[in-house]
This record gives sequence, C-alpha cells and structure tokens, in this order.
Amino acid sequence: MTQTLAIIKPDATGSGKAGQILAHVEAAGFTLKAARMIRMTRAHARSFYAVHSERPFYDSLVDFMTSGPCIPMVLEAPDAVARLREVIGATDPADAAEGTVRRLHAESKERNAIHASDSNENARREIAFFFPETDRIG
Ligand code: 3AN
Repeated sequence: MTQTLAIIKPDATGSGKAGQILAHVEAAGFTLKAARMIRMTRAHARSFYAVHSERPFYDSLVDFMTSGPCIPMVLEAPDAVARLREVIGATDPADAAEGTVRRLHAESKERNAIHASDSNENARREIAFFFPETDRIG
C-alpha cells in the first residue's frame, strides 16, 4: 500500500460536491487515512504551489485556493499516486477522460475540483505539509 495527498478545492466545497468526490475516490478503491477542512492563508497557498511561482497563473491560483474551504486528505491504495491521477483525470476538464472526477465536477483548468500529488516524493512532502505525524492513522 502507498499513500498520496488529495485536496478537494474551494470550487468543489462551495458547490456541495465534497461528499460526491470523496465517494468517487473511495469507490475507486482508496481508503481515507486522514482529512481536515481548512481555509488556506495566502502564505500557505504560495508555499504549497511554490513550484508554479513563475507561471502566469500563479497569483490567480493563490486567489482561488484561498477563496474558500479546502479539504486535504491522505488516501491509500496500491500505487496510490499514479492511480489517483488516473481517477481525477487531466488538469483541464475538457481534456479529462469520461468518468473522471474532473470531467464530472471541474469547472475549468483552474477551478478543477481536486488536487493530487504527481510523484511519490511530492506525496511525502505534501502529506507532511498538511498533516503532522500524530494526525495520521495507520
Ligand atoms: P495538476 O493539478 O493536474 O497536477 P498542475 O500541477 O500543472 O496540474 O497545476 C496546478 C494547479 O494550477 C492546477 N490544479 C490548476 O488549478 C492550476 N493551473 C494549472 N494550469 C493552469 C492554467 N493554464 N491556467 C490556470 N490555472 C492552471
């Protein structure tokens, strides 16, 4: 078993889709190991997305991620990082495969419902970013 970090983003919490999205990933075989509901500060969001700091969409992304509640979650499954990327679909919902979380629930390339770690190294870093060791079960 391996773990990955997902975040249900403010577009999805705001439109009442958090429960459907969690049900979707659980039905796809993931076990929920930790979760919180938070409102990210600008400093928090800037730090989390530091890798994108030179991209033209960075300020807008920080605005969006701080616009409402987020639900970071630790999800566990065999090959969790790659499998969750498949289940959520492409960044742009117009390119996401049928039946993926983003195809079903995302509004746009920015307001795209859910984040998922893109490598095992980033999963470890992102899990530690949101969850102290004492909050992680099992
Ligand atoms: P993914 O979330 O699919 O790994 P990344 O890491 O390229 O995509 O981008 C991180 C986040 O930045 C995306 N989830 C999305 O919210 C936003 N984003 C990425 N590309 C764009 C873009 N061209 N325009 C606006 N927002 C974007």
